[in-house]
Amino acid sequence: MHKNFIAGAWVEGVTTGLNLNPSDTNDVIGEYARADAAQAEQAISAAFEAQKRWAQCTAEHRSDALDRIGTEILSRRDELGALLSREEGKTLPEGVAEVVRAGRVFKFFAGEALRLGGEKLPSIRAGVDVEVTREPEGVVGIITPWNFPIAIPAWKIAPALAFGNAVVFKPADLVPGSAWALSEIIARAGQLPEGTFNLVMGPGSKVGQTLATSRHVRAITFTGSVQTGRAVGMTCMERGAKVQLEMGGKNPLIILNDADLEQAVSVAINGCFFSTGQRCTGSSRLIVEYGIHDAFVRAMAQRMASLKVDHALNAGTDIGPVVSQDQLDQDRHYIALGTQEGGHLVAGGELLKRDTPGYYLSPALITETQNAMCINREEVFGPVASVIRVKDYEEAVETANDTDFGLSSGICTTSLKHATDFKRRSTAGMVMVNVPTAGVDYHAPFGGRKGSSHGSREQGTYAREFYTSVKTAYTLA
Ligand code: UN1
Repeated sequence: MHKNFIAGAWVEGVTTGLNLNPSDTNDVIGEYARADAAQAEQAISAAFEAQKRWAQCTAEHRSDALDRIGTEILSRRDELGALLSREEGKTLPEGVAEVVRAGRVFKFFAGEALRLGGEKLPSIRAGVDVEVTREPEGVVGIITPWNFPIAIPAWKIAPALAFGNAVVFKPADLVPGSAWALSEIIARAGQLPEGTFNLVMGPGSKVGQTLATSRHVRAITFTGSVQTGRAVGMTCMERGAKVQLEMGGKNPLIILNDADLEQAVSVAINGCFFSTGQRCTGSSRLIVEYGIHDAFVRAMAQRMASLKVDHALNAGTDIGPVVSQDQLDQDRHYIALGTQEGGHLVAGGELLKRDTPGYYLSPALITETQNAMCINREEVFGPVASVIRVKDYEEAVETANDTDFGLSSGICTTSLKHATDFKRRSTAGMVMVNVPTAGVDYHAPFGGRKGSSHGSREQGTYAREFYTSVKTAYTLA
């Protein structure tokens, strides 16, 4: 039984849940505690008290704690990567890479803890000093999704702790294994004051709701669906809590006539289908210029046929299973809808049988679609991409920007002029030239515009904006 970590102790939940392997639904990974609202409250109260002590520790002390956590994560990359792939379904190399990213995030924020500077401004009044400093927010509530079971928790927990906040962490129901393993490392290797870090696994309707409504939780950071994110955001707004939301994407990848075809296909295959297409940064709208359209579609279908969809832990698997039955149903719903709307399913989209019972779906490509169709408006969150043919670069840019989302965008081109122009005109928070729309660096700001994101950026030096509060002090000496 994997327990919750509340107020410095491992405690049982009010119920438990089973963690199943999407590559083999007969494989039970473990049993995990599930808390109710009262237990979430206990964690929040403990965090509220502990935060005062944690904030008084020196920056070096906090830095060392994060450094130890990062070291242990990195040294256990293979074991933790296998656990991650087993519970989420991304391939083993993808799982190990994600664990490495989580470890490096802790190392990065170990440095950031020491770099939290301030400013001194000249005053308009004689003899007065104006100082600008940053202080912790207090208790931060962290709600994470199932598609990055260790990297997203890491990039929220590490900056929260680095800058002196206490944490109550609620991971996604589908992937408690990596969250629990990460929490066990933080709890032990971090040597944090009791209550500084709390793991509260349990339903969003109880644990998430308590985090969003508790007056002691000063800031909530959320990554997940648009619907839940907006609800969390509204609840936080009502009581004046700080909130950061990372939600969906409908990310365009433009392929121009002058693109290197081989490279464009690799970029599209990676962006659309790796991690089983379950990334909010994934490419789902391939906007292809007329002259290269047919050759591109042909090359994509060919490359897709060579991709091996199988058990996430098998050597040689390119694409693991979809995470759950619900997600598989959603993917298939959108494939059917895309064809009903007039698209042509030219590759994939089939349920596959493998040696073990799992949610196997071959990557799907739907051509001849229009940007106004549902398949190009709503996030699918699976290995499903559609192709929109455009007449020229201008139409490509307009189509790319014509979306309610704005997380990531990409262009494949050998033209400096078009690459430069697209970087300027894209209405997404992240723009990629000849690299996939998904797969970002851990030390660079991450986030989107429009319906994709709300609040300040995550990661890199920009993370301090969310995890600290600015104080302006005036002194007449
Ligand atoms: C990446 O593309 O490297 O949930 C990260 C997601 C994003 C993270 C993507 N928040 O897919």
